[in-house]
Amino acid sequence: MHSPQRKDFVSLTFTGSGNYNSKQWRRKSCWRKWKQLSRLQRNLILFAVALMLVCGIATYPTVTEHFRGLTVVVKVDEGHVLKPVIPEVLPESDKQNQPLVPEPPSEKQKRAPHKRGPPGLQNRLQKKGSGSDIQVEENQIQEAKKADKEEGEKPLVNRRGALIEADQATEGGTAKEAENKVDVPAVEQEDHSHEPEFDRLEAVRDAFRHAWKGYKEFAWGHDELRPISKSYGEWFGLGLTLIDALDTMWILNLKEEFEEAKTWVSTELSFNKNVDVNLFESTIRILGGLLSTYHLTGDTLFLDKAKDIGTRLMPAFNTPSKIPYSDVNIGKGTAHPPRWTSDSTVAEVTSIQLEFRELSRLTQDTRYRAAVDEVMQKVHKLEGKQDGLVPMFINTNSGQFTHLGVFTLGARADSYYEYLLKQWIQGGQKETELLEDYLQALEGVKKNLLKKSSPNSLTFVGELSHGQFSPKMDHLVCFLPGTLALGAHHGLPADHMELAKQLMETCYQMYAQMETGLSPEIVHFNMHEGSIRDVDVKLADRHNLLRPETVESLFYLYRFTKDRKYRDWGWEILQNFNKYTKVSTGGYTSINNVRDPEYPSPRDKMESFFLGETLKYFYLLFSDDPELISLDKYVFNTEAHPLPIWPSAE
Ligand code: DMJ
Repeated sequence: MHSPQRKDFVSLTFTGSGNYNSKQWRRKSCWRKWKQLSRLQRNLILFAVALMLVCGIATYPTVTEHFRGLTVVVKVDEGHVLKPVIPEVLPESDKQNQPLVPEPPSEKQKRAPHKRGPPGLQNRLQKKGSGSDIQVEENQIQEAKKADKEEGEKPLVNRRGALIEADQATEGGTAKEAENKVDVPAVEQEDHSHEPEFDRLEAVRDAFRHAWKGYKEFAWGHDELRPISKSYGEWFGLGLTLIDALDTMWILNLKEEFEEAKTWVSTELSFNKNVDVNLFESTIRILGGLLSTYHLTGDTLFLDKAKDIGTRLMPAFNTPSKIPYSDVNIGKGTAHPPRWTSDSTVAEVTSIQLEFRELSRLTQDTRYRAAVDEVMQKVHKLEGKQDGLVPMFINTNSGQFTHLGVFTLGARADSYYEYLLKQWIQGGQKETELLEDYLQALEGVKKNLLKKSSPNSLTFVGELSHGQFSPKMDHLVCFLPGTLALGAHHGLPADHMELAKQLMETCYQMYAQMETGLSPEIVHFNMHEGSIRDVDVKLADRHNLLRPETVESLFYLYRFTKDRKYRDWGWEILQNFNKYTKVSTGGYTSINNVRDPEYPSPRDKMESFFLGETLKYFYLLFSDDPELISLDKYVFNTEAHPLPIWPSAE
C-alpha cells in the first residue's frame, strides 16, 4: 500500500498555455530532439530529405502522365507544344461527345478485355513479360517511330451503298451511262432499326464519317491524313484518300460527303503535274477508284478523269521488255525504274490488268488492254516458277524473273494470284491460260507453302526460300481466303472453299490472339509440338496499318456461306479499330504495337485504303443485301473498287 502522501514520480511543469497535444509543444519537442543530434546525424537527415525532394520533382511528370495520358510533341503552326496523345486515341467508352459504337460490349468482352479467341487459345496467350521484355519493347517503339518518320519522308516502296438519287448525283449522263448505274438499295428507306445488322451498318457509317472528318479538316485534297499531328502527308500529291474513298461513300449512302468530294474532283483534280507516281499504286487506287465510281454513278466526269490518268500512265510500258517500269512522271510523260535497280515487282506489273482492260472496253481504245495483256502473256511463259509459284521480281530490260528461288503469297507476289482469277472472271471465264495459271499456283501453294501450326493446327501459308520453308505469314496473305471462296463461287473445285474456311479461321486468330485484338503486319507460326501458342510476333512486325485483307475475306466468306460467325468476327475487329486506332479529333491512325493495349503507339498516319477498302468491306460484310455489289455482276480490284464482269458477248 502506498501512503497517499508519497510521490514516486517526477513532476514536470510546462510553462505557457496549452496541453501536450498543442502544435507549439510538438514544435519545441522536435526542435529539442534535433538539437540533441550530432552534426553528422543532422547532415545525414538533411541529405536524405533533399534527395527525396529531388526524386519527387523528377518523377512528378511521369506519375501525372500515367493518369493524364502520354505526351507527344505536336507541331502546331510555327511552335511546338505538348499535346496529350492518349485522349486522342482513347478507348471509345472513355470519350465524351464522340460517335459511340451502338452495340455495348458483350459479356465476354467485359470479362476479358485483352484476351480474345476460343478459351483454349486465350489460356495459351503468353503473359506479358519481364522487365527486360518491356525494355526491348520500348526500344522497338522508338525504332518503329524512327522508321515511321523515315517512311513519311520517302515514297513507300509498295507492295503491296446509301442511296444517292442517281439522277441528282449524276450530271450529263447519257442513256448508256444510265444503264451502267447500280441500283444501290435505299438503306434509309426501310425500317431495319430492330436488327443488329442495322446497328452494325450504322457503326461503319459512323466510322467513315469520323475518318472523313479528320481528312476534311486537316488533309483536304492531300494524299493522306496524319491524324495525331492534325496535318497531312503527300505521296503523289493527287488527293489519294479522296479518290480512293469515292465509291465507298456512294455505297455507304453518304450523299453530302460524296457531293463535296465530287466537286473537288471536278474543280481541283489535275493530273497535269510534274510528279513521279508508282504505276501500280496509282492504277489500283486512282484509275480503279475513278472507273468504279463512274460505273456506280454513271457520271462521265469520272470516266474522263480515268482516261486522263490511264493515258498518262502508259509511258511506263516503254521498256525494252515491255514489262513496265515502276514509276511514271505523269506531267512529263517519262518513266523509270527505282533508283537502285532495273527490276519491277511481280505483283505490281501483274495487278494493273483489271483496270487497263476495263479502260479499253469503255473507251474502245485497245492500246491500254494490249499493253497489260502482253505482260501477262510474257509472265505466263517465263522460266523460274516453281509449281506455278512466281518469284518476287522481274527485270524490265531482260523480261526475266530475278532473285529466283524465293516464293511467297505475301508482299511483292500476292495480287499476281488474285488477278489471275479475277481477270478470268472479268473476261467472262474465257481466258483459259489465266485459269490454268491460277489452278497450278494453288497446287503449288498446297504442295510447298501450306502447313499446320501447333498447338491448334491452324492452317497457314508460309514462305519458301531456296528450298527452305519459313513459317512466316504476312497479313497481306489474308486476301487468299476471299479469293479462294470467290473462285469456288464461280465453279472452281469445292475444296477451294474448304481451304478458304480454314485460312479464314487462321486470319481471324491473327487478330484474336493479340492483346488489342488487332493483327500485326507479320506473324510466325509455331510448328513444334508442345508450343504454347500458335502465333509469334517479332518486335519489328507488331504494327497494324488498318489493312483490309481479313475483313475483305470475311465479306466473301459471309456472302457465300451465310455463316454468322464471320460477321461476328468482323464486328469484333471493327470495335477494336475503334478502341485502339480512333483519334478523337478525327481520323484513325496506324499503330506500332498490337501487343500493348495500354499504349499501342500511334504512327500518325491514316492510309487511303482504310476508307477505300477496309470500311467498304466492313459495310458489305454487315449488309444483308446480296445485290449490293453483286458478286455475279462485279469483280473487285485489289483496292476494293468494283468493276463490272463483262457481258458474255464482249
Ligand atoms: C492495298 O493497297 C491493296 O489491297 C494492295 O493489294 C495491298 N496493299 C494495300 C492494302 O493492304
